[in-house]
Amino acid sequence: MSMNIKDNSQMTSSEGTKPTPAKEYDLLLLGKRGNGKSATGNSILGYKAFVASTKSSSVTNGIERRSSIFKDTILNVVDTPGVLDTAALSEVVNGSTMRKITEKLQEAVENNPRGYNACILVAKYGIRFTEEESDAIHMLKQIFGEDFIRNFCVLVMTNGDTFEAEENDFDFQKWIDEQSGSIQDVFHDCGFRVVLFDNMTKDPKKKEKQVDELIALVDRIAAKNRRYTNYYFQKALKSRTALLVQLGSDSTKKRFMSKISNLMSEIEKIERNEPDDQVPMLTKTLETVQELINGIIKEDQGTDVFKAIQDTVWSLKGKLETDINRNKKMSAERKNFTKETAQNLKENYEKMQILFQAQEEMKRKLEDERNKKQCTVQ
Ligand SMILES: Nc1nc2c(ncn2[C@@H]2O[C@H](COP(=O)(O)OP(=O)(O)OP(=O)(O)O)[C@@H](O)[C@H]2O)c(=O)[nH]1
Ligand SMILES: [Mg+2]
Repeated sequence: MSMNIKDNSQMTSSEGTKPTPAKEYDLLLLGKRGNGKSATGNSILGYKAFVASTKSSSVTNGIERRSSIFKDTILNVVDTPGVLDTAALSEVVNGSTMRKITEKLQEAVENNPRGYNACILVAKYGIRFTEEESDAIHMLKQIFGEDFIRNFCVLVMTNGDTFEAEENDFDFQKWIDEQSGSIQDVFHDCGFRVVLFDNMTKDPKKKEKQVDELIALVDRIAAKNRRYTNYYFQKALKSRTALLVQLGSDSTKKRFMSKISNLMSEIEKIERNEPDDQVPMLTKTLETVQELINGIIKEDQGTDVFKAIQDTVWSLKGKLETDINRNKKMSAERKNFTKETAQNLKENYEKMQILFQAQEEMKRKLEDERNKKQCTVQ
């Protein structure tokens, strides 16, 4: 077990008595920053096991494990740092926040080889369920696997005190039924395993009731006899890698696009040269294009996030190869053409010389004959 999981063996019972535990549940707390994961963990365990934040900055940085006994159940709860919020995402683009978070989550999964009976997805009542929240749920599936929410999650809505104040003791189940849009999709997704938590309450009855409700929901998952283990986490490796590549892809895409644009203007310049000179220049550019392709493949990690860019560079490579071959052919044809012309010139010259010599001969003969005739006349 990793050093940064603080295993608290202190077992307390919310009732003060210690019945022999009949079952043991491992629970993993997940949710956006400040949604009340640590406070919910404390409510589940019945004591101040985790530090809940008092200000907007994230409090939980590592993963922590605490245990307690509630009635006949041993509860092992693992708290995690806030995931999937806008602040984290904007940092992701510049750096590796998300990578660090997924590493922590991996640690939480690997450090519990027998797996988690349920993951407690902590959301905050009173916050409008926006597209951003839906994106967060989608991301959770990319990190943990497509069936993660359906098979393993219980949704805890915190700020139950606000709910009661706003809804005048309106029944929470009725409220769930009345919701529409993306929040209703999440309710559906997790099989309506939803419970309202008031982490501020001092009322022991209320405290007990909400943990009772939560355990009943975990019982439903446990009845299926499966736990979320490293097996499922590893199965989601491809989508998790794709998420990380995707999140950091904007700046990488820009970098690749600027390289492509530079290469294209370089090719344009080269094409202004004579075909003979173009071939070595284009061959050198082809090498750079191949290096770029290798770089893209490395960044893509088989996720196809950079597929469009990869396709563009592949077609650039194809164009270069065609250009090189065409130029080689053209320059060979030109060389042949020059050789042929020289040969023709030589032949014509020789013919002309022969013709000229013949004419000279003829002239001389005529001259001789004229001279002979003049001698006879005299
Ligand atoms: N009124 C009210 N406040 C709550 C409730 N649950 C949590 N809070 C408050 O919400 C704030 C955030 O709670 P935390 O438990 O620290 O949230 P977290 O999800 O662990 O936050 P990070 O560790 O930063 O990700 C704290 O000020 C809590 O006191 C609740 O049910 N009602
Ligand atoms: Mg916390």
